[in-house]
Amino acid sequence: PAIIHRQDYSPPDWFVPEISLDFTLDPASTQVRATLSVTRNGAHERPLILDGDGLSPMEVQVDGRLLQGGEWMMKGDALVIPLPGDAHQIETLVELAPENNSKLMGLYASGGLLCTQCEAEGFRRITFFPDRPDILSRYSVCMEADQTRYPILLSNGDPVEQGSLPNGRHWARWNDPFPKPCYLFALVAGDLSCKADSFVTMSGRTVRLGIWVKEGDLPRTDHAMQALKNSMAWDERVYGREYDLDVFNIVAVADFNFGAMENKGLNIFNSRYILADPETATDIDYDGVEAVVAHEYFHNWSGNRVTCRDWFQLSLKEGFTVFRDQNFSADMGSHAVKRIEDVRVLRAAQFQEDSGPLAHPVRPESYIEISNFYTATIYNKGAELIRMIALMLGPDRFRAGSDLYFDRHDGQAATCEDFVKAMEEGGGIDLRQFRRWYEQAGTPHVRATLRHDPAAQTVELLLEQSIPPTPGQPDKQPMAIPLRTALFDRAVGRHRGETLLMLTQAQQSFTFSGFADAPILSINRGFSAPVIVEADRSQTELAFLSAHDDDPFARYEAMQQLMVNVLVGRVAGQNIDEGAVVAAIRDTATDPKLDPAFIAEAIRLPSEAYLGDQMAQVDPDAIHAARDALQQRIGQQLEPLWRDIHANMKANGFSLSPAAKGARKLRNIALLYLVASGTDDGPTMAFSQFDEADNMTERQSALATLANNISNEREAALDIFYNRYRSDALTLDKWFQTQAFASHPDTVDLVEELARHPDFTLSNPNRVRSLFGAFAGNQWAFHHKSGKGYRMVADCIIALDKINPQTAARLAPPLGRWRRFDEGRAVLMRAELQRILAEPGLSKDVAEQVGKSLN
Ligand code: BAL
Ligand code: ZN
Repeated sequence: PAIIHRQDYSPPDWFVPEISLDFTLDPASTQVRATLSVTRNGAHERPLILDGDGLSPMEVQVDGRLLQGGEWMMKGDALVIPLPGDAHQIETLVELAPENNSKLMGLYASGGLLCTQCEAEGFRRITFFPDRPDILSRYSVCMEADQTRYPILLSNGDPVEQGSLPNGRHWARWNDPFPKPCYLFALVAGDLSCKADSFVTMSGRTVRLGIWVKEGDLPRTDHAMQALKNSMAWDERVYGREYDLDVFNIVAVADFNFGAMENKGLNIFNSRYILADPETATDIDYDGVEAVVAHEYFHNWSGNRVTCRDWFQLSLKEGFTVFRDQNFSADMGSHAVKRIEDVRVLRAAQFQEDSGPLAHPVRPESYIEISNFYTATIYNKGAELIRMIALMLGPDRFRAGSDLYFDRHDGQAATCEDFVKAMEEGGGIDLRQFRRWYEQAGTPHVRATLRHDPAAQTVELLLEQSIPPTPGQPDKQPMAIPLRTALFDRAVGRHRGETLLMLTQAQQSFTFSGFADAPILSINRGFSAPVIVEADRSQTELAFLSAHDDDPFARYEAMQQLMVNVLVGRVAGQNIDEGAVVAAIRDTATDPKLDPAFIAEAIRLPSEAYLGDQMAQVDPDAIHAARDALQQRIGQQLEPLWRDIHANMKANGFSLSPAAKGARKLRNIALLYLVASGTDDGPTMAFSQFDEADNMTERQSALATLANNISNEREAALDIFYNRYRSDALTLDKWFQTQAFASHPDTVDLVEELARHPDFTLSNPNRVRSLFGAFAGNQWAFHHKSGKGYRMVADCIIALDKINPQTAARLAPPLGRWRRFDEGRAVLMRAELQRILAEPGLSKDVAEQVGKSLN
């Protein structure tokens, strides 16, 4: 397949300032008539080329004249029309069958609805169009459909007209006054009910808000609506950005490849990120709803008003928007806990990506299938880049930079370079070296060594950076790395002020004076840079920081490093004493000044996958055994504490306050340690929590804890859960996911059985992710040395590729990590990749991921 290179960008030959779309909607046969006004860009004689994907033109007209065969041609899937003048009107007619569209790109049917997904290149599956984000057009959309099946007809912008037709049909027209790229086009038709509300913007305009769902789901939309209103207010307050249309609609659909989509004025959501009530949603789900509603809303400015020139600039909108939604969520809850959660996600998803065969820069140089680039690097590392710029500038200068960016590029398709320039000019900073963060893939390693000179009473901090080679980038240049740093006085338990050190060279040293005794280093506080710090700190020093560091992230990090040292040491065969870990957990868990949500984060053992990342070669069995044993010892040694916490954190009634969420989080960890201790009443305590819970956070957590061990309670709870929630797809996903993620010796076989369960289907991406996505993230089970886990995931990829290539391709990266494992596993993983690649008719989505993984 063709490789597309960033350097090959050239401006469009033709613009399309206006488009009018007429849909005659029907799941089996939909007709789409498109009228494009096109204008030649500059002096050239090239024809108009309209992208298509699986379309054949039933009619082509130019300026009202029907063209004959020979006056247009097909080049591959594209429609080519030679045009004599500089401005013409083009009309095409095509027919689609949305009910047969299992790729969920373009116009498709989901649960009785008709809906669209166009980003990145789905619009070309709806009509012939120059499908690239730097073509901005004004849209007028008319939809006609059966009134009974599709009483609600929605599109972008504002509704302008509607009416009835004979034969039980009706129509509606929507106009969007803001020119937009076609990836932001959306249409929904269906029998939907509206949760309605309104928002008065900072200039006093009233915006009508609607969240459209199946009637029975209306009671589950309150949280999403509140999140939307909070987001609108937050963007005004923090970025000065006001909403611009008179209506803002959100629709929830069951079958969706992404989490949600920011179509102008008509966001379409995976129902997972809209629907929430205490019976079916965990606190993590509630937070997910809030974050994704905010994320899509924030795209109205960072993405829609200012869009991307080409798909290599994807992080321009995604990195910035993730940064914005992360800060919003922090403002709505706890900054400390949000930062810990975000870094955990970054390390789990992005650091793994950055160290494997699919590593790519935040602004990639090439791609085969752009759908494969909606990655943790583009999103989460991209957000870290913006966070570093914000840190270096400070809030006021960062705001000046973002104001300049929005004002300068409003209505344009911009580049990452445009953003960096606006930050430089608006914020007053030189980002020449910083640009390497956009260009170089790979996670930098920073080695920090502290040398104390008692005679001079000075400390020298030597920092050395290195960036491992990544595909196509064997040699790297030093990055500009901002490191928030403090030196702690052991005697008084405090530091003398934090400094922002800028590491810009391969090696650099910083000297601090006035230290009679050697201080303790606290570095990369707040995770100020997305790097891996290697600092030689003893268990005693880490324990000190875990008790005294005033930066919550650094305190959490010290706890984690204490645990990592014990576990990685044990996997390597050293018998490292766990005393410091147990003491630090006890002291943290009983510190009355700490927030329970923070405590819960700090005392949790690092995941098996994270432990694997710390080792040259991952040994899944040894990691699992060491972690399990330590969990058991912590459970046993602090058993009274876990019982106290479990009893004291029990709430009297459900609330979504940060305090109540924190209490649930801590209570669930206490239950985990209690059950891990092996105490006789562990399973019955877990079962009682499962049975009595008035919320899904405690119910699912108890189920997950039970799912790790063999017990009668495990089977009983799984049966009850299934029977109670079998008719609610989102909650049934949790049943699949909990079993696929369980640390249970038989997980591989259970997953094989679950793949044959009548409720399992490849046609719903959420269901696939809940079984195979969760399983592939379960290091111990997926890497079962029989290779059965690899075979099952490969079978799933092969079968799913014929239905939904985009979702299939997302399952490939775990198999691509074979270099990190022993030869036995590596051979099995490679064999599965080769088996996938040998499949006839493989999509370019899967072919790209698998091909790169084998290189
Ligand atoms: N633009 C695709 C979905 C999202 O990132 O919001
Ligand atoms: Zn986004």
